[in-house]
Amino acid sequence: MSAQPPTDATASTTIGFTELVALLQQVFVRHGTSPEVAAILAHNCASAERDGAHSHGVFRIPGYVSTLNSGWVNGSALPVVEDVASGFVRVDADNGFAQPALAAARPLLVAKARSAGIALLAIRNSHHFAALWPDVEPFAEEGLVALSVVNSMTCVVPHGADRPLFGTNPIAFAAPRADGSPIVFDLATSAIAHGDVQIAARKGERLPPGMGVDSLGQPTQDPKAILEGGALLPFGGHKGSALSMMVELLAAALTGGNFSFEFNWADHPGARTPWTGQLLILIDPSKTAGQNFAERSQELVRQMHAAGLRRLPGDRRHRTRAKSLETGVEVDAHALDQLREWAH
Ligand code: NDP
Ligand code: PYC
Repeated sequence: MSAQPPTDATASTTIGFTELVALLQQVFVRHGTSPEVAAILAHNCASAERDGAHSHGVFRIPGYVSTLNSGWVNGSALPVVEDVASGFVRVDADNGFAQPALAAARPLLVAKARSAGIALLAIRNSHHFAALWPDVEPFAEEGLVALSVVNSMTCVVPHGADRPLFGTNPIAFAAPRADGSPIVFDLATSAIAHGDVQIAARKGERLPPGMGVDSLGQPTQDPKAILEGGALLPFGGHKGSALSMMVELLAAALTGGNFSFEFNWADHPGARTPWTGQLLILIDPSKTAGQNFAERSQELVRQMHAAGLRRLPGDRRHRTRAKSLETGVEVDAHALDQLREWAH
C-alpha cells in the first residue's frame, strides 16, 4: 500500500506498515546508525505506531534523531554477548540501543531457556527509548513465558519521598495461550508514562488527578508543570513505588547498568535516551506444565470473560494492529512529512 497524500497540515494520513518500516530505517541510517541497528529500531517503532502505542511510535523519532546527533548513544554499537552460566546470559550493549543487544543474545537465551527451563538476560550499558512489549511478545508466540523490566531517567518521586529519584520503569509480561494471541501487558510503574505527559502538553490537555507534582511538589494536572521542574508519581502509591524500586534493582543493580539517577546527559545537549539496563527472564512452561500451560492460560481468560471482563491487556493493541494491517497505519500527516524530509 502506498501513502495517501495529507489533506492538511494537522490531519492524519495512512501509510503501509512495510513502507513505514522502510522509511524509518532510512531516517535512522541517515542519522548515524548502522543498517542492522536501523532495521531493528525501525521495526520496533513502526510496530508501536501500527498497534496504536503512540507514546512510543513515530512520536519518538525526533528524540531518536536528537540523541543520535548529540553523540550520546552509539548508533553502530556492536553488543558483546557473554555466556555466563547455564541459565545466565550477559550483554554489554556498547552504549547502543537495548533492542540490538537483545537480538544479538536471543538465540543463546532461547536455547538456554529451552534446555534449563529458565534463562535470564542481563543487558547493561544500553539505551531503551521504546515500548517494552515488543521485547516480550515474540517469545510468547514461540511458547515461552517472558518478563522484562527496564529503568529510565529520574522523573518519579518515590512514595513518601520529597524529590524525584526513580525512572518511569516499565514492566512487561507475555504468556502463550491456546486459542488466541499471547496474553501481554506492558505498563510504566509511574502513574503515566513520560511520553504521554509530553503528548498531553503538546495537545494542551490537562491530565487526570494524581499523575504528578509541580516544581514546588504540589499536585498538578498541568503536564507542562510536570515537565518543567515538576515530577511524576508512581502508580498505586506505595505499591507502584515498590515495583519501581524493584525495577531499579533488577534492571540496573543486577545487570551492571546505571540506576535512573546515575547518568548525566548535561554535557550532551539533545540527549534523550536513558543510559541504563534491562533484565529479561524467559521460562519454558513445558518443563513444569507439559503442553498444558497454554490451555491453562486460555482457561483463565475464559473465566475472566465469564466474570464480565470485556478488555484484556493487549486487546486494544491487537484490534488496532488488525485495522492498521488492513487499511494502513494511521500517522500524523505533519510527522510523516518530517520523516520523509529526514529520510532524504
Ligand atoms: P497503559 O497504562 O496505557 O497500559 C498499560 C497496560 O494495561 C497495557 O498492556 C494496556 O493494554 C493495558 N490496559 C490499559 N487500559 C486497560 C483497560 N481499561 N483494561 C485492560 N487493560 C488495559 O501503559 P503505560 O502508559 O503505563 O505505558 C505506555 C508505554 O510506555 C509502555 O509500552 C511502556 O513500555 C512504555 N514505557 C517505556 C519506558 C522506557 O524506559 N522504555 C518507560 C516508561 C514507559 P493495551 O496496550 O492493549 O491498551
Ligand atoms: O515514556 O516514560 C516514558 C519513557 C522513558 C523512556 C522511554 N519512554
